Amino acid sequence: MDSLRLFVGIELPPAHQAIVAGLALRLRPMLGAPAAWTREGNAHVTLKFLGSVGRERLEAVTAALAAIPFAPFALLPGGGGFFPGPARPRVVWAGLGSGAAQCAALAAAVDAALVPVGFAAEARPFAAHLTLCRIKAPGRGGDAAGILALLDRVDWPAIPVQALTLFASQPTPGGLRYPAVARFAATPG
Ligand code: 2AM
Repeated sequence: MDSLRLFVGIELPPAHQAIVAGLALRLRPMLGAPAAWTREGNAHVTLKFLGSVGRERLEAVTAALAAIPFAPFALLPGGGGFFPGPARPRVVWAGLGSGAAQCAALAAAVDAALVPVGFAAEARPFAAHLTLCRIKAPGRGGDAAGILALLDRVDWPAIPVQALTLFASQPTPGGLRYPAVARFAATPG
């Protein structure tokens, strides 16, 4: 393939992947609408979506990401919500609590680092989240309050953020997969 669909984000440990998979089972009956659920292994925090990138640009992208200085930090998921809102949700997501500010700063640094490589700066403010599902037919009703209450009760462990990851989004016969193309380690601060 001459191009890859790429995004930059934060990988989630296996314990978080298992929680996401378990949440899908509990949320599915509460949602009352068909949805594509994030599969175990696919959950991540997106910092910047790059879209389709020609392989000839990969070296410049990785060089720009490698030059971003950041200290490791702990990121704690918590709560959640709906995009664009509870009335007609298209996405159900888990939120981020402590470490969200460092996460937003990192997203801004990634955004700025990729401008010289030809990626437009984000116009919208960064909204850190873990996508749990994308609803295929929004507006069919569902227990929005119950979903929020359940998301508030999840006992997440902290995510030790020690690297930035450049992910590819790849269709496979079993569904989308997000393999890591490159990792960029934090510098102990
Ligand atoms: P998400 O974090 O809200 O799910 C791989 O598809 C990742 O890139 C997903 O995490 C998704 O966002 C994000 N993504 C996909 N398409 C996008 C788009 N057109 N604009 C912004 N982000 C996108």
